[in-house]
Amino acid sequence: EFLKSVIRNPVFQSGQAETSFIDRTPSLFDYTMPGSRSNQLISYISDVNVNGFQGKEPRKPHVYPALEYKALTAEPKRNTNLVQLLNDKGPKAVTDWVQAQPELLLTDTTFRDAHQSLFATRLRSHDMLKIAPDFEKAMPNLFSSEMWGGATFDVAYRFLNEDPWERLAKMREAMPNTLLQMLFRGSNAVGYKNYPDNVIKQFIREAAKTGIDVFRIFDSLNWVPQLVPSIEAVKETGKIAEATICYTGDILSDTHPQYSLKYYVDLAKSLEKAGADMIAIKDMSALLTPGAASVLIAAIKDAVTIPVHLHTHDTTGTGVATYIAAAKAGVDIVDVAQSAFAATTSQPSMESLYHAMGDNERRPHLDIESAEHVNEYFSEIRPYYEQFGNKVSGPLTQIYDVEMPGGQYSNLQQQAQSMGLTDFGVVMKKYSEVNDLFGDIIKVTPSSKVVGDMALFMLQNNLTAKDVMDRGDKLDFPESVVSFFKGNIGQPPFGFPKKLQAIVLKGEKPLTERPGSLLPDADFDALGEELKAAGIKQPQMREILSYVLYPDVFKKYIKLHKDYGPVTHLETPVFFEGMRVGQQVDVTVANGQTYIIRLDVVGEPDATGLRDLYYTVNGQRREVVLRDAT
Ligand code: 3PY
Ligand code: ZN
Repeated sequence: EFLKSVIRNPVFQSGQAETSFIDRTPSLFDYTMPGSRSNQLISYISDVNVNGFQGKEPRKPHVYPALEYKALTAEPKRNTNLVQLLNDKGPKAVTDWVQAQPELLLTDTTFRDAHQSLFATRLRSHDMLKIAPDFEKAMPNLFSSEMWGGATFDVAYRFLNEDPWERLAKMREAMPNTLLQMLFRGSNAVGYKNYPDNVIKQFIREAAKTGIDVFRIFDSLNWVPQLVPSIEAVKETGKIAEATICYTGDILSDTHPQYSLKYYVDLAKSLEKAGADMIAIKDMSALLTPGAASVLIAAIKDAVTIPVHLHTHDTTGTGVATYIAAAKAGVDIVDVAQSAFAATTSQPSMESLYHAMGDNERRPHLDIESAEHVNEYFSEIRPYYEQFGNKVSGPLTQIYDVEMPGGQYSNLQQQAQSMGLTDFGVVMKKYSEVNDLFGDIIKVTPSSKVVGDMALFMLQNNLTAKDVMDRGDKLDFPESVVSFFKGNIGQPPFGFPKKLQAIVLKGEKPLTERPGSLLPDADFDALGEELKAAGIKQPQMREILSYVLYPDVFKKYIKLHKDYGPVTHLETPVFFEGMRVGQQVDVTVANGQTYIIRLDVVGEPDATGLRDLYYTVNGQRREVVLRDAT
């Protein structure tokens, strides 16, 4: 086979091959090495073609127009390099700078929350990295780019065959002058349950080392003790600790009396006292109306001395109006997304906000033409991801009652569909019923997942709230629900509903202290040994942390990575949909080697369910045999 490979090589055929030809042509060995990168690539493409992407029905690959995006030629002026300021002078210098700016500052969430909230967090690093240099160049006066954390960590491994740490390292390299921000779920790190304190600390250390400058830390029940270890760990790294208030209810009405203005103001003061460098107000479900924003922001700005950063979603349709009200009330920074990835369940549009601010003295410093230019790129790639989209095409004002976070909307919808629950209106109604049953809690990851799990459980088993109260002792509640009532993700601000808690726990005693204070430290050495046994030669701390957070997902990723290799370098349509017969694609992998792959034939399944697929890779005929599992 090796000789055939040499003889078929165009350089060899042209008679130009010199003595070093074999050394300089590593692809000659591809034919004989079953685990070679080109074999990995065509094995992956074949699997997607025949069996579909990650459990989705196989589909005829769409043909997308070639990207027309042209590199940015303008270079708007940078006022201050905040990365340098942070590195040279520390967080206080940055927060003082923030407070001294008359204009409204912006965080762009396009690389994190926007796609998490629009198409189930599926944006691939490949598409981020192509635009990152222009993104930084076009918007040099952003406060930060939120590009990591939340669900991106889990989804990268689970669905995208990507290492999220590598994403962070590469984005850091591509955007060296922009503060990189992550969403950190406090004691739940980037997972759905509480982890030992040494895991939290080590994770923050690694994230800071790999590139994160701003840590937005929240607790899904607003329980301050859950935030303290994370705030302290961030402070040890010299990066910025932005402690978060999750907003729910409506401070201007009496429908949720416990979530009052005083509740939020007291919380802001406690967070400042706990050492926060900045306060974030996280309006994950888009419940903060313009009127409420005016009152809330003014009161919190009055109560604390540190900057206030507002995060909302546009689910209910009033995001830009809320930001304008917040800007008038003195908010320092707001979160926006590129228009093509903005609105509905995502953040309000950066460009719309800019235009809406008119010549107000707080209008953000933005070179609007450059921003709009970069936005073209996002509008060109968005169709690749439409298959994961939540199909929301306009404001959803019922969310004022349902209180479902934008980031959960698309996820829960996918989950409900996979269980055969196609009417999402019914799911939302149940979600709201569960919230009442649980005593009106704050709903954001992971407490929102508990409410979602319970809603799906009740729908599947045809249960009303009354059934749960009457017959709960005989019900096998979802694990997340039991864990919540045990106190494993902390204490809700106004306590658990005692009767329901007793029903769910069936006699077991709940925790009242911080779960992390009871969990034994993770033994990183022992976990490293487990990873060695799983085939990782010299496990790095990052890998150990990923394994602690997502043991099964991480191990599966390791296996798939071995089987499929450099699939992160495939263009997104090929990655999600495979190839059409006759289609040819170029794939350039990490060391600059390019494979030109053409799919020639897809055979029919034989009597044993095996199919042959024939390709031409760099001029050589190749075959993949795989099982048709559909
Ligand atoms: C997350 O935790 O992923 C969120 O985006 C919460 O809103
Ligand atoms: Zn959000």
